[in-house]
Formats: sequence, C-alpha cells, structure tokens
Amino acid sequence: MENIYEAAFVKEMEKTTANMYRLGWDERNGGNISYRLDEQDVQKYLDTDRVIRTIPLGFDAEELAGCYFIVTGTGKYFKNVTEDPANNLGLFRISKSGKDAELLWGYEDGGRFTSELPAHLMSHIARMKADPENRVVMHSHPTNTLAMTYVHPLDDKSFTHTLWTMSTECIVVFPEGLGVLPWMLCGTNSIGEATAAKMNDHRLVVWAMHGIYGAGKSLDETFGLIETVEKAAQIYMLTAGLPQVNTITDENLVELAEYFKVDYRKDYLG
Ligand code: 2HA
Ligand code: ZN
Repeated sequence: MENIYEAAFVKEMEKTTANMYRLGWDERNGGNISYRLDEQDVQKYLDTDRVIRTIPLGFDAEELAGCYFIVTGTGKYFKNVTEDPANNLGLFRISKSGKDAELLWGYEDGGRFTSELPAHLMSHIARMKADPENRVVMHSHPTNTLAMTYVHPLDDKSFTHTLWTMSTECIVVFPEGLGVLPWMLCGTNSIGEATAAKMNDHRLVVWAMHGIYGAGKSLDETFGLIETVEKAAQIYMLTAGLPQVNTITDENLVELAEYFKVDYRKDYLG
C-alpha cells in the first residue's frame, strides 16, 4: 500500500485549497470541494473493504452508488488543509443504496463532509451526464463575484453578457455562460436541486450574495474557470459607476467565438 499523504489527489486538494485561501476567496470555513476518484487509484492507497464509518447523506444519490469522492469537511478551514489533510478532508464511497457515505479515510476528529454535499453530488450527477469526464465540483466565495451580485441584475443572460465584455478571454473560457440563482438558504437539498438544474447546461453557477459553483474535469480546470470569472467581476467592480467609453462589442464576441471555435450561447448576446 502506498502512502496516501503522497497521493496526487491529496496533494492537489492541498494546493487548490491553499491557493483559494491565499486569494481571499475562502475565509473561515467558506468554500468546499468534491473530487471524484477512480477505484483503482484509491486502491493504491487504501483497502476499500475497510469502511471506518457510515455517514447518512440525507438525500438520494443512487446515481452515484459505488463512486469515490475526496471532499472537504464541514466547519473546516481551507487555510488548514495542507498542514492537516486527514482532519480537514475525507475520502468516501457512496453506498449501493445511494443513501450513505462509506468513509475510508479522513475526517479523523469525528467530522463529516461539507454541509453543501447535496449541491455537490447533485451537480456531479448533472455534469457527468453532460460530460462523463467531469470529476470536480468547487464552491467558493470570491470577493468581486460576490460584490457583483449586489449591484448587477441576476439573470443568466445579462450576468453572462456583462462578464463576457469584461475580459477578452471570457467567452472562450466559459462560452456556455453562467447560471445565476437568487439568494437561497444554503446547505439545503433545495439549493442543491436548483444548482444542479443550472449545471445541466453550465459549468458555473452563481449563488447571489453568497458565492459561486464551478465544475470541471480537474481541480486546475475548475479553479481556472472560477478564477476567470472572478477576474472579470473585478474589472466590472473597478469600472462600475465610471463613465464607460469603450467595450467589447457583440461583433467582437462573435469574432472571438468563431476564431477560437467555441460553441457559445448565442441567445446570451444582444
Ligand atoms: O462550507 O461555504 O456554503 C461553508 C460554505 C457554505
Ligand atoms: Zn459558501
């Protein structure tokens, strides 16, 4: 058995949470990450027959039965993951019934997965249908993205369009745009269902006055998606209220999308 502390998936979780903390996106226990792993990869480090604890999920995740995830813990701080991964992270398998998490490693102080697990697992289900390679769901509180939700209308089309015009690369990085949810109570199955519904055709979902969800193939790709949105939101917040004398036009956006051959949401223009 190899040492799990050396596993690429643990190292990547450490690196990603540390970066997100450093950027000021994940104060205190803000933010959470779930990363779907292959059984063969997990078996290099753990005996998958040795279940430490069974933790009820509180919702039905039967579509993910047998899937393995490494997930940040509830109440845990991104700031502390690198120095103590076994307390701040947990690795579990979804039981056959889809009703429980079978803990194989981590949450060593008796803890459990993030309170936002419904939104994570429901988003995994939605994104895996859109793209079976999807492995990561990431939630964070990036400052400018959050600020923007206080001063900008909250519909998918206008929010996306504004961000596309705030930086040339945006339409290339997230051509399908963003889904935007109004303020909702977090940690609930309802916000999970609403997030997953937007995840059917977006990899990014904004939670107004709270933060953002991203989904992708890898931690790097998903982090990069959120980072690009946050940069564009920063440009928006730096220029909002100033007389805007230049912009990226819809013609420019079409030119970009065609040159980089991305399938963009044409109905988000205009
Ligand atoms: O886990 O970010 O949305 C802390 C949060 C809740
Ligand atoms: Zn949050």
